[in-house]
Amino acid sequence: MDVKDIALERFLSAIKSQMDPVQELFTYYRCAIMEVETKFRVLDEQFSLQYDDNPIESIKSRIKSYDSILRKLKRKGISFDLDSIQNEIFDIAGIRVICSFEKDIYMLADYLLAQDDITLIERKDYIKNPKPSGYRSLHLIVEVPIFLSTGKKMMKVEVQLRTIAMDFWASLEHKLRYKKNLSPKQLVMLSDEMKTCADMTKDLDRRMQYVRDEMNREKEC
Ligand code: 0O2
Repeated sequence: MDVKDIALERFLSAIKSQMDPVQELFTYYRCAIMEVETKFRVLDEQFSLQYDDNPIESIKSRIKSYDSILRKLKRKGISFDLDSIQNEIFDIAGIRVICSFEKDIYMLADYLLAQDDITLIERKDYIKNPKPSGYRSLHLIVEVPIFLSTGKKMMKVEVQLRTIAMDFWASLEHKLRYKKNLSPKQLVMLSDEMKTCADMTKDLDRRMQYVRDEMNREKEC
C-alpha cells in the first residue's frame, strides 16, 4: 500500500468508527417501531375477530433521516452528540396509523396507552385543537422497551394517528410547504385554499362518523 492508500484507509476507518454508534442507534429505533407497529396490528386483528371490523386502514413508519436530525439539532440549538439525539429528539422513530373514523383514533390511543410496557411522554391533540394551518392528527410520544441480548433498552417513538381524510390533507399540505417555485401571493392563496379543505375534511369526518354510528345503532336494535 502506498501513502495515499494508507491515508484513505485511515480516513474510511475514522468515518466508520464515527458512524457505527449512529447505525446502532438507528437499529434500536427500527426495533422500537416494530414493537409499536405490532401492538397496533394485534389490536386491529382482535377487533377484526371480535367485531368483524378493522379500525386501521394502513400503517406507515419511517426513521428520520440523519440529515433531518442534524437540521433539527441545529434549529433547536442542541449539541451534536448521541445523548442529545436520544434525549432531545423524540420523532426519530415515527409511526403513522391511518383510520377511517375519528372515534377509532381515540380508541386505539387508549388501548395502546393502557398497555403496561408503554409510557406516555407527551400527547398533542391537533384534532381537538387544530394547528393554524388546518393540520389535524393525534400525536403521542411513547416510550417502549426493546429487548436486546445485552438487556432492556427504553426507546421513544412518535405515533401520529389520523383519518384517511386528515392524511390526504396533510400529504398535500406537506408538499405545498416544500414547493420552492411558488410566488408569495400564490403561496398565500393556496394556503387559504388548504384551510378551506381542512374545514371540509373535518366536516366529512364528522358526517362519516355519524353514518357509521347510526348503522351500528341499527345493528344493536
Ligand atoms: P416529517 O417529515 O413528517 O417528520 P418538533 O419540531 O417535532 O419538536 P413540533 O413542531 O411542535 O415540535 O412537532 P409537532 O407539530 O407536534 O409534530 C411535527 C410533525 O407533525 C411534523 O413532522 C409533521 O409530520 C406533522 N405536522 C405538524 N404540523 C403540520 C402541518 O401543519 N402540516 C403538515 N402537513 N404536517 C404537520 P416534521 O418533522 O415536520 O416532518
